[in-house]
Amino acid sequence: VEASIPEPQRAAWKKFSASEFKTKDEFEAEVVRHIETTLARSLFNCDEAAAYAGTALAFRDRLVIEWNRTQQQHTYADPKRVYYLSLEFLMGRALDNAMLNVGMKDIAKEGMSDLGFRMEDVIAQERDAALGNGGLGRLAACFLDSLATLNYPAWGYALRYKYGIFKQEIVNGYQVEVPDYWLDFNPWEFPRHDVTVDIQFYGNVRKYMDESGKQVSVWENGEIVNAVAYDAPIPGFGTRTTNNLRLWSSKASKGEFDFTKFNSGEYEASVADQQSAETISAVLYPNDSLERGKELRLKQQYFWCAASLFDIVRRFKKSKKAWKEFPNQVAIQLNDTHPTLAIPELQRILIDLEGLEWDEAWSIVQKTFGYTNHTVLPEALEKWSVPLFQHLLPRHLQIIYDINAIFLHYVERNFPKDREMLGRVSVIEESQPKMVRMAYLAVIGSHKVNGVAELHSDLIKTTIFKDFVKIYGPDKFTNVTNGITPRRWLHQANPRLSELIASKLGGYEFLRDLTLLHKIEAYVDDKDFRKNFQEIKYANKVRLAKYTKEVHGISVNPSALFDIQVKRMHEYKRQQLNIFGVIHRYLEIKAMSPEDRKKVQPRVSFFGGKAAPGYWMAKTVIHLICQVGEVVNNDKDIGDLLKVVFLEDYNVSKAEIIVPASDISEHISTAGTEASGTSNMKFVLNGGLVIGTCDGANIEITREVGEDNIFLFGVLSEDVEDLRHAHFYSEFNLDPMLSHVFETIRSGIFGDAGQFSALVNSIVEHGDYYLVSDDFKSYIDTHKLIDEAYKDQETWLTKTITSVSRMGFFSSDRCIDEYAEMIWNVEPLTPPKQNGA
Ligand code: GL7
Repeated sequence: VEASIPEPQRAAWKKFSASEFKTKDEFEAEVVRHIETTLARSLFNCDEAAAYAGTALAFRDRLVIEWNRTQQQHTYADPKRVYYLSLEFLMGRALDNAMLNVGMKDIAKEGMSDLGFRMEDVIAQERDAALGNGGLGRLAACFLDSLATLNYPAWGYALRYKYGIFKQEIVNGYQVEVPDYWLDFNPWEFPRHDVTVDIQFYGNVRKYMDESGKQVSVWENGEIVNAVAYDAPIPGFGTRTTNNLRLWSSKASKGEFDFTKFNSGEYEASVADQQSAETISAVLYPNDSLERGKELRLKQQYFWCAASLFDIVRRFKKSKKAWKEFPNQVAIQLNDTHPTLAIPELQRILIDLEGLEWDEAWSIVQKTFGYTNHTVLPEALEKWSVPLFQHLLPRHLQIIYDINAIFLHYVERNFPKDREMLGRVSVIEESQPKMVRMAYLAVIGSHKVNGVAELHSDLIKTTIFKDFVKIYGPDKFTNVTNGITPRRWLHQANPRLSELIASKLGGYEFLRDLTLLHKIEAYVDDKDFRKNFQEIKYANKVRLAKYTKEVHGISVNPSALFDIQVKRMHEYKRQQLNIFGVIHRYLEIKAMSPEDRKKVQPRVSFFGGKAAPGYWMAKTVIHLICQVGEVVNNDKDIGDLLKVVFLEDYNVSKAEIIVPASDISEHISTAGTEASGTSNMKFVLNGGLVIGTCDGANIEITREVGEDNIFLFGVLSEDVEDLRHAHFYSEFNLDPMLSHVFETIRSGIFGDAGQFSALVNSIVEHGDYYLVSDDFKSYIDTHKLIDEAYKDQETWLTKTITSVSRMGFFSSDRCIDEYAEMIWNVEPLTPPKQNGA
């Protein structure tokens, strides 16, 4: 490429080519320049928001230089690339991460201080990029960090929602949703108006024979919407590799608005098309693990898949390689079933637009895709109605029917005795109306299917995909246990702990190879180390206590045991079990003599998490938590022995304050329901212990840290079905302690009991699907053990230090290396040394 540009021009470009700041003075010069010229502010009207903007722009420049370089290197070397398709990326804030990943935070901190600002205040000005609901979206964000850190040539593809996950306000103890318009100042994105793709919806399919007698399908007469690319740089830690996250924004294809209508006075109609197009990428659906079959959601999925595939195919075609090389150049990972439409879309591109034969195309498709399953909850398995498909994507429905016909034919030949199997595994469910089962399509169109923790990966093979294991053999199914990025979840969230570890390990290499943490186990008896470790935990608790006071007006004692459950509100995650346990504790303390009360281990129970706006039961649990807090926190008998806090609007940046402050965190889902969980890993990595069920990654955490260092309780997943059955068909025994809790709720001390009756009845009358009653006693007993264990602070400290040292396995770097080797078959591409070509 370079050779085509004449030498004098090249020399001029090179001479003036942007370069990154290296010193504190150069950093300050960049910040001041941005504040004065880019933002048109001055010394006299520079507030914290402007200081943030100036700092972000200075760092953005740095990232862009490396980003351009990385993309040039990738274009030149043209290696196999990974494309991670995820409808959610829960990125959180970018500035702190950028500073730490490029290793310039200390310099920037001093620079900001010269200019009169505290770095923490500057960082706090940034709004979270909250384009996700929960664990699934945060996992995608951790993966991007690892992919860049490990130098994999990788892109993320998603939608540029105008509104991310709603902001949660608690008003009189109820959740209220407020829109999250996060784009009014976002320095991290670059619009690429030159990268605009036409996306078609609706229309019809015309079939004809061409001269050679081949049948050709043309999808035509549809509506066209434009997809405009917005790019965000993703810096790796301690490497120059800076990857790309491409977000698609929808826009009317006819330009701004219809001038004929406008000129004839139909002002509203003239902008209607524009608005309808822009609606596609307007809002993130706020449901965590629930599918609702809305047309707009299917439109979002197709819009995003089609734009991303167009982009990927265009990049491949530039290399002029033969089509059979496509799977050697491209690995596409489907993050859950949301991007499953990419499968028929690639098949359509290959057969309808590129003229390949069906079989050749299909073999390319299957080799290209991998599918990650993130849940076995039946309500979360996506299905779309056939009539809706027929209307919106007529050609894709035909292709899906063809895929299914060929697949069923194969099944029929191989399992002639099992006639029922055809109905069970068909992509089309024979219901009224018929439905397209997206998970089956994803399995059929991919070469590997993985679950996200060992138990979960075993479960999908024996439940939802059982027949497919018979059909394809067990090797198609595999496990990649989730992980978290230690950059954000240790170094950024808990800088003092990171520094302490670095002081013992001789540097920060452990952030690139987390298994090195095992070396701190040697310091478990080192007096100084222990003292520092404990002090850091205390300081983190003080920070959360301060936050709680400032934001919620509740005083909590940082010496109390901090018990934290923060995650999306969901019946299967069982925040109700936790709050019933808190009520039980409250009743116990109330019944004690003043003497006995002196022996009680003081506690603060923190809760946090959003409920999907339409999820009434989850909202009821939030309300109960708030009401219990009102009563307990104002009860003079109780004082510091028990406090209950609902932390409003839990999100990534708040997690960075909350996670390092736990003594105990709760991961108490009904066994077999939480595919992995990832906050469990974050809490332990930050020196907290877990109370948990034998579910998801809790099991592997136990294996790594040792049974003595985790508090497990509750029934096992293999017993869940029988217990559920027994609730209906034999007498239902409500645990007596739980029964007492329910009586207390019914008494009205937490407000009108009527509002909680459905919650209580779901257990006492409607079969207790989540086994709250079955697990209640062992839950309470385990909390007793925790109280006792916590009183012995030295042993507790040993447990926490030991656990941290054994968390190396849970880095998302390990996870990404496993995907790369087992599923993607891609290699890292090391960036050239600084100043290299
Ligand atoms: C989830 C699982 O519920 C969660 O256990 C897992 O850790 C996460 C990432 O693999 O994926 N599946 C899902 O649908 N959501 C999740 O968070 C929303």
